[in-house]
Amino acid sequence: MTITIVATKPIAGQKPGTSGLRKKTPVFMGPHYLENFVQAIFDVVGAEGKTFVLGGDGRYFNDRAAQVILRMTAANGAARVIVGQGAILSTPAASHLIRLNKTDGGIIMSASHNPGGPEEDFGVKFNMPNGGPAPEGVTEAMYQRTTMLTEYKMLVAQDVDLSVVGRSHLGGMVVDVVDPVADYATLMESLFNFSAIRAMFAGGFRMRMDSMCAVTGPYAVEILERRLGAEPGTCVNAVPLPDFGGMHPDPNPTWAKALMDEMFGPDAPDFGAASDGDGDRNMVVGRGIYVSPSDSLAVLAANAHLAPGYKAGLKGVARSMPTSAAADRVAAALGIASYETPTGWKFFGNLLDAGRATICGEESFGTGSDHVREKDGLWAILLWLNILAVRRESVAAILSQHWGKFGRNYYSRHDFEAIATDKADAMMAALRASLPGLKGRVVEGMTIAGADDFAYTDPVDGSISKAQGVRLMFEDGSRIVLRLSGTGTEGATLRLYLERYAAGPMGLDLDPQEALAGIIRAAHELAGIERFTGRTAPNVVT
Ligand code: VG1
Ligand code: CO
Repeated sequence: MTITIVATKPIAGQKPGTSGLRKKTPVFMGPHYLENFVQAIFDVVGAEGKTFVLGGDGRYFNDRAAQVILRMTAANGAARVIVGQGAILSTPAASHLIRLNKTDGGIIMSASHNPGGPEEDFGVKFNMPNGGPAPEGVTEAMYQRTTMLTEYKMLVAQDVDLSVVGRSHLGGMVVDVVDPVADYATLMESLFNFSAIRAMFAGGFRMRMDSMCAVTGPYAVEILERRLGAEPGTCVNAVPLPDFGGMHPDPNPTWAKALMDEMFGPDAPDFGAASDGDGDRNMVVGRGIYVSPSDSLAVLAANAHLAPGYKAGLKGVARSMPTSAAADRVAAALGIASYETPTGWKFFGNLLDAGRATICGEESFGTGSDHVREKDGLWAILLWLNILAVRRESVAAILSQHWGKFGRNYYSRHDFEAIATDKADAMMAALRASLPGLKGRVVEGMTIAGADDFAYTDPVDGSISKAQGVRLMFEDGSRIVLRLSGTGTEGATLRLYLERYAAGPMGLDLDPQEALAGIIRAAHELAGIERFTGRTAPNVVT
């Protein structure tokens, strides 16, 4: 076996964001780009004698990148790689395989909800032996390594056949190609009451599952149609395509419009769901009713004990800072801890590992639990199905009872995409500078109770993450949060998060945009969004 040492130079900008390194596909396909980053990963975590998991969401370049990564993994001395057939693994399935096989981590090829294709996005991230995304300290070390690389190692070898399940060798390294779905499906069966869900489908319950031509298709067909007996055709857009069929695989009301139209149409099924490029996000819709991700987290936390995997109750609930406080109310009622972390799943890892939190969620359509160390789209969909099968009520009824009991946190996120980076940065800088003077100021009839730039001290390892988003808190409990996205590949995306609490019993059935109208105006006034960016309205509203 021949290993070549390839001379290279540092490439600027290989800094992982909220979730791994994401760039335009042509950038990733450029000379040494992928190789440099992968070598930086191995230089930081070490590869000699280790076992890793490898897979991706099937987007354009996934297959070829997998071959490069395999040759580099072998050249760096790894003992074994477990790779999903066809180089496919959903992000939660990869997390599970890392844990199940007690490996030393894994490389996931995905740009998640970003579109895929020759001119779209590609991404790579490293997950730790606990199955979770590398924490900030580790990604920072990888980035630092990319700034000083002079060479990488490459095995001289042909491609490995990843099309069939089984064992082969690449140089001295074992390559085990595994079914991407089987172990994950078994895990789901261990958590949920499949017989109750099967009985519900047999009784005529109808569902639509939109995989948006991304990675969850095969998982959804196997679990929902084959194992749970949902009507054939329940799963649509279920074949993963390199360009996601031209879809933008971000499961929200804007990009999963076909699902929304069906769920609000005359012949709507009982339940609808969609998932994203790499299968870690979910959107849940009832007949004629949309479930906001923040509400979904709260409902799942309040009802999780109805599923066998959670019948002993939850240890705690964690949510990202911009996510609404609806889940906190549930945690308080259950008498369990609640945690508020920065955006990005890597911040939940320590809480899950330490047994402090059982269920976690983000407003960006991410929910998950301690069964893996990533958010998990199908998991959330199955927990909803389990709850529906036990409660035998509609999604609308479950939501309205939830609000009746806990009150309602009206919530919305407004995204302003593709803003010039300098304008977005100037806006955030001015806003941050204004924070000390904001307390007591009255805007739209509401008094500002406090304003800060969110900083987080991890309660487990004490690590500190600063500047995680500006929070403007009002005396009536309303809240505005602003931060810039860390997953985009073009310009800046401003995320504006809006929240208002209604205790009820009156006023629980408003349109969120109407309920939040005053807060939206206050946000524009306080941040000067139009003045800095020229934008008066968002392009995506969730
Ligand atoms: C977004 C979401 C965040 C999520 C991240 C990765 O990050 O807001 O909640 O964890 O995407 O999700 P940002 O920095 O763009 O706001 V995924 O499904 O893209 O791995
Ligand atoms: Co994702």
